[in-house]
Amino acid sequence: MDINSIMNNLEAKHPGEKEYLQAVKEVLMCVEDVYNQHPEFERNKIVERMVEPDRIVTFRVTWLDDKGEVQNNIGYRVQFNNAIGPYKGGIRFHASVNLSILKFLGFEQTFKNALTTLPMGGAKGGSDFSPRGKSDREIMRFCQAFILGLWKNLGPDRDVPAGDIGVGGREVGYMYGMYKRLVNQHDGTFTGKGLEFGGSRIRPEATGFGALYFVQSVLKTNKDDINGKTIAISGFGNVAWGAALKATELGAKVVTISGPDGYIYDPEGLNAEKIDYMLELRASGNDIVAPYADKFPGSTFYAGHKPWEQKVDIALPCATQNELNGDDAHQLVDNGVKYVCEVSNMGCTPEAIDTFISSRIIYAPGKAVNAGGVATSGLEMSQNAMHLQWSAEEVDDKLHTIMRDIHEQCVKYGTESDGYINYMKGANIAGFMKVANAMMGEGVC
Ligand code: 2IT
Repeated sequence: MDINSIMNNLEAKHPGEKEYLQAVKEVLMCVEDVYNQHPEFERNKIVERMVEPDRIVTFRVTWLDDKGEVQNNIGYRVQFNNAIGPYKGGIRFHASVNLSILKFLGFEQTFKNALTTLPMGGAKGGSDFSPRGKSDREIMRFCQAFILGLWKNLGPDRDVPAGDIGVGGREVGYMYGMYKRLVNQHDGTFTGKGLEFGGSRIRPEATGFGALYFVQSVLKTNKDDINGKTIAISGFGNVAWGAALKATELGAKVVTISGPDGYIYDPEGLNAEKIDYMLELRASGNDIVAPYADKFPGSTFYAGHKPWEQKVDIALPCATQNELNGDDAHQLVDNGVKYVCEVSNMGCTPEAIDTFISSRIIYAPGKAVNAGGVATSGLEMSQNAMHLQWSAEEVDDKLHTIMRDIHEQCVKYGTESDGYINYMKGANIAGFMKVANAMMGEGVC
C-alpha cells in the first residue's frame, strides 16, 4: 500500500475535508504492515473501496420556527460501509456539522462497530441545525422535517440511526415518531428510543459506562486500580455524564467538566448531586458550564480554558473531535498523566497522539473506548428483533463482556516488542481486518 499516493488522490478528490482525511490517514498508517502481508487485499483494492462511503444522502430541511418564519438547514446521511451488517451510527445536530465531519465519523464508525463483535455496518448523519436556544416545539418540527428528507433510506435491515452531539432521547423520540408514521410500521429503526417504545435499558449510560469498563481493563493490565485516581473529564453532555457517574461509583475523583465557554475545576470531586446537575445544565439548552461554579462553592470556572491544564492521573476527553491538541498533550504529560482514554470520537489531534505514544503514556482511541454506546444500540436492535426487553443487569453484563473483548482485541493486535500496548494500532488493525475479510468474502461489488 502506498499511503502517500492514496492520500494525495483523496486530497485531490475531496479538497479541504480535513477531519475525514485525518481519520483515513490514521487508519492507513496503523494497518499498513498487516495490509502488505495480504496481497489479496491489494489485488481487490480493499483500501481504495473502504475509504469511500458507499453512499451519501444530502437533503434540504425546511421547518417553521416559533415566530412562523421559514428556516432552512442541510441534512446528511453518510452510509459508509455495510460489509458486516446494516448501516448503523448516530445523528449529530450542531452548527459545525459538514460533510468532512460526517465522513470522518462514518469512517470511524465502521471500524468501531466491527470491534463491538456485533453485526453492524458504519454510518453517520446530521445537520448544521443548532439546538442551542431552540424551544421544544422547534426541536420537534426540525426533527420531523429532517426525517421527511431521510426516511426512505432507513429501515431495520438497511440503516438504523441513533443519537450523537445535540441528539438525545427527546430528539430520537421525535424522529422515530415521524418515521413510524411514514412507513406505517413500528420496526425499531433508531436506537436510543424511550423505554416505553422499544428502547434498551442502560443505553443512555452505555457510552460512559462502557468507557469506564475499558479504563478498568487498561488499569488491570497495568496492575493498577481506578479507586482514588483523579480524572479530568471534558464536556458535560450525555457521554461525560455517564463517564462521571461510573468513575465516581468506582471510587475515582472527577475534578473537571467543560463546555464551549470554559471548564470547571472542582477539587472535591463530583458527587451524585453534581452529576445530576450536569443534566440540568444540559437541559437549559444554553451550552455553558459556568453556572456550576455559582452553585457549588469550592469549584472554579476557568473561562476559555481547557481542563487539560490540571494535574490528573487519567484524562477522559468526552466532548468532540480534536479537542485535545499537541500543547494540551505536553501539559498533561508534564503533569504526570498516566492514562488518556478518548471517549469522544477522534478527541486527540495526531500531534497529541504522537506525544502520548512517544512518551509511552497509555493512549486509547475513541473507536475502542466509546464503542459501548453503539454496542448497546446493537443490543437494542436485538431486543427489538426478538420483541422483548432485557433487564438492566442483563444489558450491563453484555456491555461488560463486549468492552473486555474490545480491550483484548486491542492487546492482541497492538502489543509492541517492548511490551507497550499501542491501543490505536490494536483497535485499527482489529477493526480493519474484520471489515476487510467481510469485503473479501462478499466479492468485488
Ligand atoms: O459515535 C457513536 O458511536 C454514537 N454516536 C452512537 C451510535 C449508535 O448507533 O448508537
